[in-house]
Amino acid sequence: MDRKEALKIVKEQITEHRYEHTLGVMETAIQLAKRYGADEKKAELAAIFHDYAKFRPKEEMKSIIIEQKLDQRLLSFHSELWHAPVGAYLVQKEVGVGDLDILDAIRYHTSGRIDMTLLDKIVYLADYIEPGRHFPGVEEVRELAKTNLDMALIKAISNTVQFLMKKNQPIYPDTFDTYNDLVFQLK
Ligand code: DGI
Ligand code: FE
Ligand code: FE
Ligand code: FE
Repeated sequence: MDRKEALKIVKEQITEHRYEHTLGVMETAIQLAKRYGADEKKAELAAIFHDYAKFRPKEEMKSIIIEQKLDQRLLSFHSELWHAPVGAYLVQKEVGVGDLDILDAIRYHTSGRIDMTLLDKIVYLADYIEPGRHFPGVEEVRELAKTNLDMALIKAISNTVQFLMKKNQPIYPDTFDTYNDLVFQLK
């Protein structure tokens, strides 16, 4: 599938604002893929589709999590987490993307996972640092991403966890597992 076709498909699923974000993630993911030697085409497609399910009704996402036997713990955590695994499922089913590397990068773009692939890391970070993002700490992560993908990820997850904890929000265990996994592997 080429970029033009993919963008046309996703544009119908999301708001104008989210589409602008998606273009930013796409450009950033391609840059990171070039810098770190990942498959640029996979990075491009994963980025284009990463928020495909963002505006699906909660009830639909909930049914998919139950019926497709996705991680049932998701249901106890914030529904913001759901669009990533549900998105991977729908991008496969509705768009016909079969590449498992791309589907995993979509699936894990919000929580991360243990043993993230290079592509997972690129999509996660591109989502966090694309030019349209302006939250506190993002500039530091942008700088880290130029030289050390893992340090950038640790900082991004750390910022997210601290942000959620300040609001007394629960933290999905995979988010902590990802953080610990990256810290354990620091050399
Ligand atoms: O979809 P985007 O807004 O582009 O970004 P995203 O898919 O990274 O989603 C970010 C949202 O998910 C943000 O509101 C914080 C939330 N989030 C990320 N990790 C966790 C989380 N929420 C909870 N409750 N627990 C987490 O571990
Ligand atoms: Fe997302
Ligand atoms: Fe994210
Ligand atoms: Fe996003």
